[in-house]
Amino acid sequence: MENILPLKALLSSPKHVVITLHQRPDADALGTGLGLAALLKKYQHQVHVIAPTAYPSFLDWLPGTSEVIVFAQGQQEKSLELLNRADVIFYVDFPTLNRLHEMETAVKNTTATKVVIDHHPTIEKFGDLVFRDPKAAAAAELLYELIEALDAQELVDQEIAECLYAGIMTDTGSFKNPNTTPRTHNVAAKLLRHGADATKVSRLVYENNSLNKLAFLGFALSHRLVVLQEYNTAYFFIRREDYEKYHLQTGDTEGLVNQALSVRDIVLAAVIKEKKDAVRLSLRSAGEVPVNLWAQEYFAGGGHKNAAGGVSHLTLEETIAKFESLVKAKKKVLNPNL
Ligand SMILES: [Mn+2]
Repeated sequence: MENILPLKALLSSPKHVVITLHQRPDADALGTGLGLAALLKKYQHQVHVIAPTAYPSFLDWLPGTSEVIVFAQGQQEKSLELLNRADVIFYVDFPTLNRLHEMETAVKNTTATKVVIDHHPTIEKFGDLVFRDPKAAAAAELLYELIEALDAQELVDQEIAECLYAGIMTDTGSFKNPNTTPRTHNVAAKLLRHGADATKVSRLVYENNSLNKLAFLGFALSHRLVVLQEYNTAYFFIRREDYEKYHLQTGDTEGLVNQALSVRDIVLAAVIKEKKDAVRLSLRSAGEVPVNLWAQEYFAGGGHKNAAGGVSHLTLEETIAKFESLVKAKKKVLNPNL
């Protein structure tokens, strides 16, 4: 593995380490960050995990979450102090530095050695030691291979294994998305051997819904789902007032986009969310529909071929219209029979 020797040298004596995640971290970012933190602590490094914004509460059970510092939740000062003191800063699971949100400038301005562990394709160049592999299904998959390359796999205990397993399980949609490879299953198998309890992790992630969230799902399916059958497209839109009415928390709309993609013949699905500061889009697709490119072209976003996100500073209605114009412009890709 390229860069492994410099990384080994870098970590050969105890360091101040900060692990940064992307804003609104998902199970892959959080699991990879926490797994890495737990591993580095075994080497006597001083390690802190900093998330720009909150992680969803359904990930509370991941070992180590209580120690995660959330920058946007009144912990700016502490974060800056740790960042400035750090010898090494890890960038986990993101392809562009703006995913650090309000932390971006502060992190960039530090003198620490920056180490990237990510699996998103990108054209942005950042980091001193870059471990980036878009063929890896999850950052967690790549981290496990990195641990092996460092010859540290003996130190992977059940907690670390479950952190990484959670990342791989969620980023592959439970080992069914097209990013799932023999390599993915191979790493997952090793994590099980390290003691990860797959049933427990699955239940904690997928069968941990609040009643509010399920009530909202029922409402959204009945009143917020639009199916453009001709274009094999389905999308949800969520109004600000819906968030209040159903007391939605960070993460509560996660998975909604998959409901839209589950409609028969649908190859493009979206959730269009009216947030305080902007309208945010989550896009999913099946097959050869490149939502990362479309997110980039229309909504200043990016991601993977079949899973991407973007943002719009128009109103909700205008954003919906723009999304529908995208759909029409791409109709030949969405429905070759048109
Ligand atoms: Mn990921």
